[in-house]
Amino acid sequence: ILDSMRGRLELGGSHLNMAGFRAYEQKFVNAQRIIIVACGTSWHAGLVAEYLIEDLARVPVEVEYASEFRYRNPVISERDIVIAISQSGETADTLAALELAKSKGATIFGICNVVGSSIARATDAGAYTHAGPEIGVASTKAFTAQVTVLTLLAMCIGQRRGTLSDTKLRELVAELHNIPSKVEKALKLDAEIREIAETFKDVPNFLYLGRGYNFPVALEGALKLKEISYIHAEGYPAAEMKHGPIALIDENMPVVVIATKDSSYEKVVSNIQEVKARKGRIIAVVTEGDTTIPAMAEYVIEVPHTSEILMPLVSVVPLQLLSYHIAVLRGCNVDQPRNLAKSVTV
Ligand code: F1P
Repeated sequence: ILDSMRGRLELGGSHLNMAGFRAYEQKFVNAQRIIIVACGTSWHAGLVAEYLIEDLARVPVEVEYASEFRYRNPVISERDIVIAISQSGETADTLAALELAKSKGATIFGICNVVGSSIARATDAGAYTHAGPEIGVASTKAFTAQVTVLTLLAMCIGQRRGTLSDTKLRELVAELHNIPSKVEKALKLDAEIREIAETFKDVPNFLYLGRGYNFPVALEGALKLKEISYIHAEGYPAAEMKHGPIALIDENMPVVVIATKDSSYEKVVSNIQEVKARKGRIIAVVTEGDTTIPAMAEYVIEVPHTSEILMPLVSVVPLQLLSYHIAVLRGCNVDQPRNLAKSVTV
């Protein structure tokens, strides 16, 4: 995965010359809206892209479950760009969603891993993630590769539209080159995360909370746990907790909070206080060197500091490791989880 990320960054290079993007860049610059269609983990990567593209390129983005989009009567115009994201490139709902959008005149950009797959062939243009085959059914490195490509895409569009300054662009490119070593560092958390997994392997429920760029990461953490360990888990934007999920919190509820140092840090601290007041068991993913949240949490997982908008690439790793260890300790087959298929083609 690290090699694949390095490959993506080299491809981006100083000119951010992404494969498949050049011929369509004017369409992206003029797009009135970008609609992202995907399923599962790919949908979560799409949610990160909504934050990225709106932040850096100021184009309105909608992120749609392909399985809903294809069956309703969505408003689509020729000035819309639809980005279809799929690891396998064979997901039937995503293919049907993009075909619907294409029939209404939208331009289709694909982000797939599998070269020559059905979705890749049905698009007007695209970028392959080249993350290599996913060995297991549940997507992991595909998420990282998709978010990397989407980050480059958001940067390209922002640069062309003049919404992203050269200084900020240069800072982001420099930090993107640091991401592989930061992911590598996060992977070294393996042993300590296994200990956390030992403590929680038999609980029936988990709650995952995050804000901003870490909100889709909370969703993805919960999905990974459900998929491979069969523990019920919910991901929520931390600020939504008071609108319902707070009722679930008691001394038996582990709450994973992605609480890295960013613009919503202070608000996340108060969310943690709310969980603590109800005796919830806090597992906090924090930025290295943080002292405030570690004093409040039962378990702390420290990840390296990075730019707020690149954090999902790093913060998702401990959550994937947590799901992996819990699943293994419960005797689950992490590569072939029950009831799941690698390519959902029906
Ligand atoms: C979508 C997806 C995966 C999930 C599982 C079932 O696949 O929901 O995210 O992990 O493999 O399919 P894709 O369209 O990204 O191939």
